[in-house]
Amino acid sequence: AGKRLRVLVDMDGVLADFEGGFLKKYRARYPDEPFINLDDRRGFWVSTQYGQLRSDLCEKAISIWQSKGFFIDLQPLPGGVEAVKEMARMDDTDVFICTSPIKHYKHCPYEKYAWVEKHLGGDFLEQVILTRDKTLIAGDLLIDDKPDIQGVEPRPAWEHILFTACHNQHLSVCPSQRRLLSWSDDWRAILDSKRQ
Ligand code: BVP
Repeated sequence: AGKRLRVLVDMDGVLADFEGGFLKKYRARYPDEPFINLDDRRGFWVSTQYGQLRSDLCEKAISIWQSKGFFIDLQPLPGGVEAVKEMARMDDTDVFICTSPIKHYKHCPYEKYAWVEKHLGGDFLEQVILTRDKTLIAGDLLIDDKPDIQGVEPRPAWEHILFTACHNQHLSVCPSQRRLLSWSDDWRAILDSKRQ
C-alpha cells in the first residue's frame, strides 16, 4: 500500500470568505469612510492597502476582524466545505485545516473552532491546526491564498498550491507555482499528482 496523502487546507480566503465578510462589516461600521472594492484589492494584507488609502483606515480595518463575531460569521466560499468533506472521505487521504489566528486572541481562535464545527461538523475539530508558522507543519500539499508563506523552516515539506483570491488574481507567480482557481477547479487532479 502506498503512503497516505496529507493535505493542509487554509481557512481564511480558501474555505471562509474573509474578504467579503470584512468589506460587509467595514462598510456597515464605517459607512462614511472610503473602502476598497474586492476587484481593486491588491496584496495579502487588507490593513496595508487600507492604510495606503488613508493612514487612519489601517486601524479601522483591524478593528473589524478583532471584533466578536467576525470569524464565526464568515460565509463559506463556494464548494470549499464540500471539497474538504469529499477529500476526507477519500482512501489514503488525511485532511487538516491549517490556519493562522490573529494575535488579538479574545475571539478568533474560539470562533475558528466554532466555524469548523458549524460547517464541517464536530468530528472535524480533530483536524484543526492553529499555527502562526505553517512551515513547521509537514504535509504533501498546502492549499493557501497567501502568495508568500514563510517561517523558521526554510524547506517546508509541502508544495504550496496558490488558491486564487481577489488580492492575488493579478499576481504573476513563478511558473513552477501551481494554482487552484476555485473549488470548481480540478483539485482532485492536484491531489492525484502527489500520490505515489
Ligand atoms: O487570521 C487571518 C486574518 C489575518 O491574518 C490571518 C491570515 O491567516 P492565514 O490565511 O494565513 O491562515 N489578517 C490580518 C491582517 C492584518 C493584520 Br494587522 C490582514 O490584513 N489580513 C488578514 O488576513
